[in-house]
Amino acid sequence: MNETILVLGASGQIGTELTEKLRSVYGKKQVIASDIRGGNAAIMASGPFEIIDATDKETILKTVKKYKVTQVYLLAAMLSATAEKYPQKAWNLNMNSLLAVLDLAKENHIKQVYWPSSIAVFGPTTPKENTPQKTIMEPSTVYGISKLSGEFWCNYYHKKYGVDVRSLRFPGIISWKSKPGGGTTDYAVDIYFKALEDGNFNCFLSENTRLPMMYMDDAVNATIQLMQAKSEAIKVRTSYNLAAIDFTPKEIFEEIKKHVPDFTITYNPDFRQQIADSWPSNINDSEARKDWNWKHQFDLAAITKDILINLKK
Ligand code: AKB
Repeated sequence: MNETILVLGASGQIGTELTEKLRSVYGKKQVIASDIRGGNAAIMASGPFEIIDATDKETILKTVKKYKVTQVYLLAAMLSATAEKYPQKAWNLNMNSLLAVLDLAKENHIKQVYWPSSIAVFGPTTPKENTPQKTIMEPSTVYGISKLSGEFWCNYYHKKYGVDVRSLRFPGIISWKSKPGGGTTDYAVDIYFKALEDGNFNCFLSENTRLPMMYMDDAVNATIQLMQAKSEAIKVRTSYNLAAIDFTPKEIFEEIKKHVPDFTITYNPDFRQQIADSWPSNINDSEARKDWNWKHQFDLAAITKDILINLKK
């Protein structure tokens, strides 16, 4: 495994933990973390760190040459809720960063690219249950539009220029080491912190809003597994459906209550309710399971136990 990896967006929720794991797999010096801002102190100290605007192709190229980078993981993005407030900014960040990296691969500066898509590519007309890989896709959010366009750019660069780009449609990602920002599924992270800090959680989604979710450990493992799979095994070059569990705010609340008996919740849905209502409840990821043996490990009970133990420490 002789790879040198550049992570763009390493200070974000997924970037932080993915960088940590990549460094443990490939070696600390082999993984260059970067973001437009500083981030997690341990990530900045445990290996190379560069300040990079992910839309700035020239700076990315300079860094690729400086470290002889072979793979880029592009995690920088504006998520669904923030993107609704800043549509043009979201489009520019989400699209220009992807096109910059795809161009670097097309020009043979790098060999492989990872870019996450999202369940946000689906929309209100998509079948809500067991959503298939190929189905109606009419996203109603700016974020979803950018992710769906990005998927087709990935497919185009693969078919037309032979670029080895790989992608997963992430559900909501639950973590405790790093927090998300600006997403609709973020409530499922905040709820754990509030359970321990305040004993009460004010939820911005209604109690029965069911969404697909996944623990960070599973998301990071899926990403590395996909990137390490043989190229011939990767049959989907837009982006793979990826699933683990699904639950409602009420169900996660009940699970936490088993460990924090006095925990209370109130429901005050805001503009994010409409975004959540446009997304599937659960996803059929049989192609990922068949093509490169994807298997998730954590269910809601295991996630809750693990997070509460770690946060209490
Ligand atoms: C969001 O809520 O915007 C993200 C996502 C599902 O892609 N977590």
